[in-house]
Amino acid sequence: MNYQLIGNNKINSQIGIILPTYREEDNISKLIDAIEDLKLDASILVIDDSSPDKTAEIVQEKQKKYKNILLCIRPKKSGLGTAITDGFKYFLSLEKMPKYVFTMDADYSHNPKEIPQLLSKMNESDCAVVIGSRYIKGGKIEGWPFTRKVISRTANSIARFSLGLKLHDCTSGFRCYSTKFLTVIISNLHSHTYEIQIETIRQASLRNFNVKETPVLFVNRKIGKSKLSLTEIRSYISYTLKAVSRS
Ligand SMILES: Nc1nc2c(ncn2[C@@H]2O[C@H](COP(=O)(O)OP(=O)(O)OP(=O)(O)O)[C@@H](O)[C@H]2O)c(=O)[nH]1
Ligand SMILES: [Mg+2]
Repeated sequence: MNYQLIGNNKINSQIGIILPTYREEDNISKLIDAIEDLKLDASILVIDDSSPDKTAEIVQEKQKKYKNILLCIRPKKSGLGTAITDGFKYFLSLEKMPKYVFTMDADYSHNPKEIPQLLSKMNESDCAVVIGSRYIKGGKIEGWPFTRKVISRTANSIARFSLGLKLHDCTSGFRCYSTKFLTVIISNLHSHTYEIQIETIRQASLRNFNVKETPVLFVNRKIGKSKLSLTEIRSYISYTLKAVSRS
């Protein structure tokens, strides 16, 4: 892997939290503070793709205050999928791996206050993945325009029906993974972009691992731009179609 690590590399905690960032200078500080306020036994790994703004500098400022933050800088924008997979690989490479690994968007669409709820679901049902779901009772989306809702619903339907996934929200990026499960699937993850969300649960389904959902409130980013582009939508559809033809 071609990246630079800055900060505390002696991570030793029960929970690892991966925050992928690209141009999140307006969100990352507030998000880190909110996670730290929870006082969890957690380490934060920010995976930044050399954002052409102050994202990395802000994270380095936070490292002066909090000792549990590691910043990984990759040379160029390389996609959400590889960012998450690099994050998994990092936590799996530790001598003392965390028991759980979380993924969250860094645009504050996912509220850190809901982390404990995902954790309790994980503990109560002993499963491989818990998804913070917008599409089950109690879950909600705030602030998305109609077209964005249609894109998300369509992406979910494609995954559910074509791959036979019996979940309501296959594309949510707010998740808790058991490290045991990640160890089993890591060499099968090849996604570049948003299809990582499908690839991980497809791997769970192929190997009969349990995936559960718990409701979350998703709030559309208030600041900064979405990175979801046509190229990424195409990549998602192409992954799903290829996966169908293999099944
Ligand atoms: N490191 C890295 N992070 C990325 C990349 N693409 C997106 N991200 C981050 O992944 C998270 C999700 O991206 P968003 O742009 O919010 O995409 P989204 O949530 O699907 O779309 P919106 O609902 O429009 O916000 C954010 O924290 C982004 O900064 C990438 O190529 N590299
Ligand atoms: Mg977002």
